[in-house]
Amino acid sequence: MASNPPPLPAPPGLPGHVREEGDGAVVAEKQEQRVEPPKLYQVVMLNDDYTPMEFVVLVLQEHFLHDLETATQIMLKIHHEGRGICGVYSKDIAATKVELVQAAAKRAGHPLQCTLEAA
Ligand code: TYC
Repeated sequence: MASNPPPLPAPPGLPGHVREEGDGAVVAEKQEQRVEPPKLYQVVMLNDDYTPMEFVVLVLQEHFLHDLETATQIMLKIHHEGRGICGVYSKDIAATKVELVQAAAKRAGHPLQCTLEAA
């Protein structure tokens, strides 16, 4: 059984193509390589009339790693303004945080809601 020859190494430092011109000259075309930074998403928490303030502060500490003072400030901002940003993350992490917070609120019997928004 014939095996395929091993692939040739890429030309050093050249992610692009090598092209041969009509006169036999070989021209290396350099290709731009662009890596976009990941898009960021903010987890936004919404106010309601029933979830206890202490529970919101606890959620902000446990799920978003804020200290007590910052968590209290964020909770009060949400309470007064209707919404507030808990943190900014990549899409997967933000979505997981939203699910975990909703699950914790549901378990505790509170209507606390949070959503994900492009930052
Ligand atoms: N408004 C609630 C209360 O008075 C407290 C609260 C704050 C609820 C922030 C939700 O995201 C929230 N108990």
